[in-house]
Amino acid sequence: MKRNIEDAFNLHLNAEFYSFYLYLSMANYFEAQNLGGMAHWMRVQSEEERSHAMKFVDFINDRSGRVMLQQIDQPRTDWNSALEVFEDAYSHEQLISGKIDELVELANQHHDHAAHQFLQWFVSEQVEEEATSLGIVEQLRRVGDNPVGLLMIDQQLVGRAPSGDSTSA
Ligand code: OFO
Repeated sequence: MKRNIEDAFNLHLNAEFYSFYLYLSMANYFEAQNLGGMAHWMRVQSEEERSHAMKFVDFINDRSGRVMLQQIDQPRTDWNSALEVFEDAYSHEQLISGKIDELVELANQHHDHAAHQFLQWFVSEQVEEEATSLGIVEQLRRVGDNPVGLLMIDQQLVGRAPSGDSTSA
C-alpha cells in the first residue's frame, strides 16, 4: 500500500482505539451513577470500537504495510447527565464519519480499490452508529428530568447484545 495511505490508516486506527477508550470511560461513568443498562450499552460499544481498530490492524498487515501503534489520548471522564454523555457519543460518531469520508477520498485519489472496498463497511457502520446514538439522545431529551423515564431507558439499554461478530453492529 502507498505510504501516505498506510500513514492515514495508522492514524485512523488510533482514532478507533480512542473510541474504545472513550466509550469505556462513559461505561465507567454510568457504573458510578448506578445506571447499569447504560453502562452495559457503553461497554458493548467500546468492544465494537476495539474490533474496528483491529480491522485496520489486520488490513494494514494483509497489505504488507507496517502497523505503528501510537499513544492513545486520555478520554473525558466526567459528565453532568446521561444526556450529555450520549450527546458526546453522537458528536464523536459524526467526527469519525468525517474521518472515514476523508480516508475514502484519499483511497480514491490514489486509485487504491482494495482500500476503497475495505472502507465501505465503515461507511455503512457509521450511518448506523450515528442513527443509534442520536436515537438515544432524542429519547433522553424527551424524558428530560423525569427519573422514572431515565430508569426506563436504562432498562431498555441493558438488552443490547454483545457483538460476537465484529462485522455486525
Ligand atoms: Fe463508532 O465506529 Fe468505530 O469508531
